[in-house]
Amino acid sequence: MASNQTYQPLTTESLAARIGAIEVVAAQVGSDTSRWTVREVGDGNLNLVFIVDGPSGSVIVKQALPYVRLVGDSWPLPLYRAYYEHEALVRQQTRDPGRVPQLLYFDREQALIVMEFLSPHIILRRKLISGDRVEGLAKTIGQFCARTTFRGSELSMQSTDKKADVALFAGNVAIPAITEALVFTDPYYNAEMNTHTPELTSIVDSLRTNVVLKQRAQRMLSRFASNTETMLHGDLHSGSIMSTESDSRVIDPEFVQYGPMGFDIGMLIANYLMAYFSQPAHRSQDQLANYQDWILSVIEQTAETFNSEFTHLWKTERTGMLYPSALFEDQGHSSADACTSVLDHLWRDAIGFCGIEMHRRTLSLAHNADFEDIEDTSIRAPLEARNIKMGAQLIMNAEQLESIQAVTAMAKQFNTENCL
Ligand code: SR1
Ligand code: MG
Repeated sequence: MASNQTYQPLTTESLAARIGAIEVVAAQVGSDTSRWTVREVGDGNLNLVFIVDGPSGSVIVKQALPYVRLVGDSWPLPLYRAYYEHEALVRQQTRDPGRVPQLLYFDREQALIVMEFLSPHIILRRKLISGDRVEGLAKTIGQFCARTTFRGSELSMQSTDKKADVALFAGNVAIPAITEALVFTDPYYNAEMNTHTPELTSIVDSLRTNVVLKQRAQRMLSRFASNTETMLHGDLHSGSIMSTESDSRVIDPEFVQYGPMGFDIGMLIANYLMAYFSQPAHRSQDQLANYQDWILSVIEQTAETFNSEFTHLWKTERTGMLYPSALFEDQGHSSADACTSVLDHLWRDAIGFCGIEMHRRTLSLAHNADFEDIEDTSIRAPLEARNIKMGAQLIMNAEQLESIQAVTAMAKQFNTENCL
C-alpha cells in the first residue's frame, strides 16, 4: 500500500491487494496472497479489525474509521487516533516488554496498524462470562499497570522527555472528549445517547438527584482532564485484555492520554466488579460462590501486585525529578513514607474512577456484555442495581476506604442485598 494514497477503509475483498506487498506482512503471512483468508472480526465500538491468515502465519490489521462504528457516520471521529494508539503501543512495549502485541507495520495516512495475532488468546471479558480462570492474571496485569504508571511518570522519566510527550499526546483531543462525556458526565443526567434497563429507573433517578455525588464525579473529571501524571492506557477494561489459560496481554490503547496515576487501575477493578456482580446470571448455583471468590481474589492480588511493583520501582528506578534521592536517601532520610503517601493518593483516585466506571457501563452509551448478555431484564436489573449502588458508595467514600479488602468486602455485602 503506497502510504501517499488517500485514506480508504479496507474490506475483506480489498485487503490482500492493498497490503500484500508490504514486506513485513508478506514475511509473516506468506507472499502468495491468493492463499490468504481475511475475516473482519471487529466487535469493539470504533474500528475495523481483520484477522489475516496465510500459509506461513497470521496478523491482525486494525484500521480506524472516520466515525464511531457503534453509532454510525452521524458521529465523526478523527483518524489521527490510530497514530496515538501506535505511539502508545511503542511506549508500552518499552515499559513492560512483551505485554502488548508486537507491532509489525504502521501507515498513518490509512490509520492502519498491522500487529501480532494473539493466539489462542481470547477477550478476557468473554472468559469471565464463561467462568474460565486465568492463571497469573492478577500478577501480569498488576505489574503492567504499575510499570506503565511508574515508568510513564516523572518519578522515572526525564522532565524534558515527559513534557514533550504530554505535548504530543495533547493533540489527541477527540478521544479524551469521549471519555469526558460518556464516562464522567452522561451517567448523571438524561443525556441523549444514554440507555438503562427499564426496571432501574427509580435508582437512576435518585442517583441523578444526588448533588454531592455529581460534584464528586465532576471533581474526578477535573483530575482526569487536567492532571498529566503519567501516560494512561485510557480504556483498560476486560475487553482490552486477551488471555489464554495462563497468559494475558493488553490491547487497544487508542484512548491513551496523560492523566492521573489511579485511572487505569480504577477502571480495571470496576470491570472486574461488574464481572463479579453479573455472575449469578451466568453460573450454576454449585459454581457461583467459588467463581465469584476467584474474581475477588484477582482484584485483591492485582492491587497487591500493583503496590509491590510500584514500591520496587520506587526503590530501584526513581530517576525523574519527583521525590529525588538527593532529598531523601542522600540525606540519610527514608523515602518509604513518601512512597506510601503517593500510593494512598493514587488509590483514592482509583476508587473514585472505579465507582464512576461502574455507573457509565450501566447508564451511559457502550454497556458491558457482562450485563448486556443477560437478556431477561428481570434477572439483569437487580444485579445492575447492586453495581450502581456500590459505585455510588465508592464515589462517596473514596477517601475513607483503607484497603482493597474494604472494597472486596463491600462487594460481598452488596452481592447479598436486594437493591431494587
Ligand atoms: C463511543 S466509544 C464508547 C466506548 O468504547 C470504547 O471502548 C471506550 O470504552 C469508549 O468509552
Ligand atoms: Mg477498545
